[in-house]
Amino acid sequence: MAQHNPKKKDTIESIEEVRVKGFAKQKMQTDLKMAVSVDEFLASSDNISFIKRGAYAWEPLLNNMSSERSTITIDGMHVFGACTDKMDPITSYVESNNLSSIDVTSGQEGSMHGATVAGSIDLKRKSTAFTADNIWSGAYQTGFEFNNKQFFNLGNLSYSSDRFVADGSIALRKAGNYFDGHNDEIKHSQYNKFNSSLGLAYKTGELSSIKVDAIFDQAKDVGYPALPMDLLLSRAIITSAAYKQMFEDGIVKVWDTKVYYNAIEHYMDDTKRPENLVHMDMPGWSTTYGLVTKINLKSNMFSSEIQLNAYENISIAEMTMYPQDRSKKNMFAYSWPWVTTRFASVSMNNSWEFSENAHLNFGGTLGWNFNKVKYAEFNWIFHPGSPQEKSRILPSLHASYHINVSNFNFSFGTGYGHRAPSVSEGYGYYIYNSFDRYDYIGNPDLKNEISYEGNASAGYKTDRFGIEAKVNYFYIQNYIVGRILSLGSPMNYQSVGVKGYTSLDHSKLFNFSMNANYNILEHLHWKGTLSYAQAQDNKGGNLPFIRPLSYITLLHFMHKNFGIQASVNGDFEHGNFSPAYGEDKTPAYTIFNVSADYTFRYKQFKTMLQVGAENLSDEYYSTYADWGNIPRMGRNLFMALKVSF
Ligand SMILES: [Cu+2]
Repeated sequence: MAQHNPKKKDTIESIEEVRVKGFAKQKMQTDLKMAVSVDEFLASSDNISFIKRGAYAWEPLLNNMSSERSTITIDGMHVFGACTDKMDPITSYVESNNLSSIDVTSGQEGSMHGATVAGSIDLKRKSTAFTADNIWSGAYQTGFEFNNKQFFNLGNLSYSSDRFVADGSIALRKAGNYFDGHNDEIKHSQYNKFNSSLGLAYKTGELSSIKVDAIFDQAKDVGYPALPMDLLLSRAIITSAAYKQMFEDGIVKVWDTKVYYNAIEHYMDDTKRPENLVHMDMPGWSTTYGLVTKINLKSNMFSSEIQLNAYENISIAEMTMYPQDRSKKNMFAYSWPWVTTRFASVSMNNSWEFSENAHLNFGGTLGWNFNKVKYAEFNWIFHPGSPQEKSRILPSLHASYHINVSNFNFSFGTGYGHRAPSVSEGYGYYIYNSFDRYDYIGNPDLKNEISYEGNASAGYKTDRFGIEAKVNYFYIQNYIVGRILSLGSPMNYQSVGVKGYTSLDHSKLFNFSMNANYNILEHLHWKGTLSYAQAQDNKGGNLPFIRPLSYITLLHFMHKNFGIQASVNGDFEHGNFSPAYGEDKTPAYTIFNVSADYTFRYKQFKTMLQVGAENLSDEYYSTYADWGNIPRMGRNLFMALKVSF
């Protein structure tokens, strides 16, 4: 186990594994913790940061761009949240025990699943392979986190045979309010989540199979301390049926087709906030049907993936305002006035291996995006006469060149792509943003956002030591932001005004990250990451939610069945903040974490026990991306047990 076998480069071992590009972590755990939430796992990826509105359902930012700018999918399926206030990013509808990995692809290379600017995040479902013998396997994880009294129970069970496979999982998490570094309780930060999934696959022939999959997720009584309301109930059902055909001869290797359906309902609750003088009901619904079909081709030095995507989504959000004076009439509006989005695209990704040491990736997408709004009268209040239907063509192109020279590796890439405005950006009506305290109005006539991108990386690797630096740069035309409107008065009594989504002429984003690892001794390993980003609008003003210089460094020591990990992470001062978007300066902070684990085997059971502490010094802090400067969790002791067979 401790030996370091030199990695073979890009050998394609089975046709199941034909991959043109992508980055996947093999296990759903981080270096420090073995039992993590999906958010904690994603946070260990270099180019992902989060906007946090509390302890639950963090909004993932890829390349420091908000979630409208990336495509987030579950096994290539498009799922759209039903909350106008972004309480429910797609990552909140899965659990770590029904995922096998998360593919994060930066920039236009991620356009395979649909139009994007920042890239794509694809949550890969766990899917057991067919086996010659009948095999049962599974795992049970339980644990407790002391700071917020989080108790979790996750179980998954799989059965495989030569014809039939079943994967099932069930997960429960319940947490109370957390406490910050001053030991003050953060009210409304509790959560309660139930998730279950089932996948059944049947081999219809030597080289073909069908598969049906379903995920059911329910979150209840979730507090969002940074928002003026909480979540009463959010429910998602995510289903799909797929057919896969493999081919032994010829250049076509795999043909995989899937139809899917998912529905989300979301009900907010502001009755537990005494500061709210006016009670509002704000439910939302999002329903999506779709089709993904792809083929993988391979001949000698050339491999290619062609994918067709089609989906239709309908997003509805309502707002009913109940005045304190019950004799007055209720006020009703659609904050998403029944917006239909139809999307279809053809994408292609190719990899051409010139030699052992060099390859070229290139590809593109041609997409069509259509929006139709049923109750256009809400949009006409601010944009009179705006069309009820709108079609957009969304092209995308990318290319990158990768080369290895002895222990060094380099890559250079470029990309170009369009994205359509999101439902809120295009059609939102009085969506209250508690960060800058403005009500936001969508604009159906917004232009496509157009991204021009360049990226590069350089690395050096030996058996004991590795270092890699990555940079990317985005020049984004028609960058969509909210700008103060002089007309219109705020509807929410907490809001200070109305902002309309408009396009800036352009904005510029720059991301940098550096990774290094060193095997100090056979059983002592070090890892470190440094990342930095900068972003400006066309007038040189800072954009919001851009990560300052930040670092993480980790030492890992193992001896026989014991492992000890210690890490330090933090941000430098967030000096390049954006007052125009409601940001203020965030001071630097440093967090210490430590964990220890013990692994043993009993018969066929592998058991792992872990105890640890996050934020050991009980630092009181909030980060640049904490909505409303809500302080983060203070010292948190955790323990977890995992039994697998
Ligand atoms: Cu919500």
